[in-house]
Amino acid sequence: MALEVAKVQQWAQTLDRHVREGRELKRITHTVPGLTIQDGYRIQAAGIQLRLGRGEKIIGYKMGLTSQAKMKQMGVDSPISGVLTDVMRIDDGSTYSLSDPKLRPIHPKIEPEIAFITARELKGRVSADEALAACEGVCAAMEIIDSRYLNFEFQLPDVLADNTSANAFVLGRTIKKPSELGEALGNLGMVLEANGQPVLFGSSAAIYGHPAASLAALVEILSARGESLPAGSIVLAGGATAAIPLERGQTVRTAVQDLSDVSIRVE
Ligand code: OOG
Ligand code: MG
Repeated sequence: MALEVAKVQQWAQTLDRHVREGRELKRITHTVPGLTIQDGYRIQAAGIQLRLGRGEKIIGYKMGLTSQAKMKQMGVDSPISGVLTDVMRIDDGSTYSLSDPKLRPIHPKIEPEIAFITARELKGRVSADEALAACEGVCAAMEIIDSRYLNFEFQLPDVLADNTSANAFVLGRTIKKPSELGEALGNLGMVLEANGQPVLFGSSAAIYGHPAASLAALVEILSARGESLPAGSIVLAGGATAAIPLERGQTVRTAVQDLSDVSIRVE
């Protein structure tokens, strides 16, 4: 049975409070074991409305759990989508503060990603090639995820309700046209370094087989609920490797073959 509208609203408000206060809570499925994936998306949507009410703007979307490494790390087995707003965007080379009053991180982790920027609206069932043809840009990226749940533990409906652990993201400065990369986009080497030491290695092939396939899957998820992916959207295709915890004083950099690198400093 679907969760009542009042309960959806209530959970969205509870989660939103934890986002704003930077405090953990017990996963919802602890209290509501029958929570469905659809309920999770409904709570997510209600939470985004609360962000919009505070003046945040939707600037894109993210796919998550699109790689085997991520599914294994989090113990779940299906790709998920979330929403990116303007407050989540941080600049390449900038400092990410562990006490940022807007982002209020709890136990943040970082993961290497590939991002797209769309030039045309996308909707319905599209192939990876069609999705890619609608993009004006592709770049290296990193996502900072920060589950609002205790110990970063959740089931699929929980993480959906929590906007797929979205906290912040950073795009590399050089944005290439997908055509400049051609076939190579499907298998670009990716390395994440902490304080100059390489710690995670991956390939864009780990992202749903091809990052553009992840983009097409996002369009399908949005279309299934009657939405489209607007032109000018930023899309994070999903982490290519597991994520690592952020530590004070750390410099984290991701280099992606054929794309510019991207870095942040943690304070
Ligand atoms: C969920 C978000 C996963 C990705 O790229 O796989 C994600 C989580 O791991 O907390 O953003
Ligand atoms: Mg991610």
